[in-house]
Amino acid sequence: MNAYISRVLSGLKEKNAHEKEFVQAAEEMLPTLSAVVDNHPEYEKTGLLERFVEPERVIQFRVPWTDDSGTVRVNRAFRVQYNSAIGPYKGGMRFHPSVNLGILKFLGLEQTIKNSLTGLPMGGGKGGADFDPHGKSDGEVMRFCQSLMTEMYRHIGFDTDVPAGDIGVGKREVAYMFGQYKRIAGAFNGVLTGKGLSFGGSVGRTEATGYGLCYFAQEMLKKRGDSLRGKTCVISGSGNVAVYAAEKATQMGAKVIAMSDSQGYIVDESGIDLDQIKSIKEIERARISEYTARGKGVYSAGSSGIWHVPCDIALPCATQNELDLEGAKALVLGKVKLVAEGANMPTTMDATEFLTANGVLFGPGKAANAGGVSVSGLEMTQNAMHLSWTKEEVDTKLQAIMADICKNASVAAKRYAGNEEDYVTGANIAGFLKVAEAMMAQGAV
Ligand code: NDP
Ligand code: 2IT
Repeated sequence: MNAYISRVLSGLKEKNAHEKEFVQAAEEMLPTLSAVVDNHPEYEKTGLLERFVEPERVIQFRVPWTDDSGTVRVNRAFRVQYNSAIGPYKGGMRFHPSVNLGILKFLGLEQTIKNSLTGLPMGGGKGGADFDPHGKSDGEVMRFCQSLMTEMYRHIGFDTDVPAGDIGVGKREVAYMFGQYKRIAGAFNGVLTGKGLSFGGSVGRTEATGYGLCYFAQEMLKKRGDSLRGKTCVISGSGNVAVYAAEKATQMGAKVIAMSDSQGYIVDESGIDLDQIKSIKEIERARISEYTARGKGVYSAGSSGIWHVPCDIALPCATQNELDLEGAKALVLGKVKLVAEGANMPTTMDATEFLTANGVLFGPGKAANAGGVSVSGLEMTQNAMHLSWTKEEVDTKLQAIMADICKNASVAAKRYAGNEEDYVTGANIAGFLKVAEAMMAQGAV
């Protein structure tokens, strides 16, 4: 490893020892940049990496809200404004009890590289709160979102920081946050993406991450003269990313045989009935185990068992570190050909190494799941132009962006790692170079 990188990494580990996901993301990313850092001694003189691994700004605030029984509750929320070298901060908000600063910093770092890969002018940001939307009424979620935005509105703006959704934040939550922003700021603009179609949202944003993931997987397979057609597919999660990955994979001729949620997984060898999943998860907001109550499939408790279902393609689309070495071994035993990450950092580092060492094609999240933020970028463009594109226009642009990301990652992988299928190195380098160039040009800021 390049000596400068090694020094920055040990400093980062010392300073952020308690932020294990942030350390993990940096440990995965920085060493892969060795070849380019070797070529750019000026990075060290200008402290480029020290700046790159430190978020530009972190905002932490309390969110008091009143539950249905009249009791006041308090959650902790953050906005991490990670890097604005190439555009306004851009990235989702996550509502999940596990949310803490380390998780949001890892996500901000990943987002910075991901957004650069899209080719659109977006910097990296991420935010969230340790609020659990499960089991809350619409009124409680609304009051929580309004209280959160009452503080956050002063820190964001359509040309400074543009939040969107992530785990626990979908259309409903974005809409409540948008309504409160508009009310306080007195401005109707594209300050959030993932908005409803009747108030500035883009067609295709809901589907974009999952669809983009399948377009990316298809590109990777195409290079091997293969495709998704006829493949069996296992998809973890049953949220926004998982559902639309399943929809597109099915449209592309694959058969999705297993999906999960945080409690367990279902297997349906005849092909998952997605209408049922959508109704269970999107409308009833219930558990995936409900699927079997409709006379379909087999349910098993525990979400990690899903990797033991033999398949050609595995798409982890739930959360970080959900696919560990044991899961990777099970997938290889089941003859998996491709793993592409719909979630952010779902695969542990040893699992990734095991998969690639066994010839499995591996698509890292910051490249493979960039479709969501890409269409968010297209939503910002449409808002700025005060017009709306058609479904076909958005989908054509999304397909082109995913193909470009795959090509650019592969070209960088070949050039710097001597292996055009090393998408981990390729994506990190291709994304980083553009951010580094902008940071160098703008001086030590
Ligand atoms: P959703 O909230 O819509 O769905 C999350 C899914 O993951 C649910 O099925 C949930 O199960 C499951 N899940 C959440 N936490 C855990 C956990 N700790 N262990 C096991 N399963 C869990 O989120 P999204 O689909 O939007 O996000 C999924 C992943 O994709 C995240 O990593 C996110 O960062 C990433 N991503 C999202 C994008 C987007 O546009 N939304 C874009 C790019 C990446 P349950 O229902 O039981 O809670
Ligand atoms: O991880 C991600 O890329 C997202 N949650 C989407 C971010 C966005 O701004 O659309």
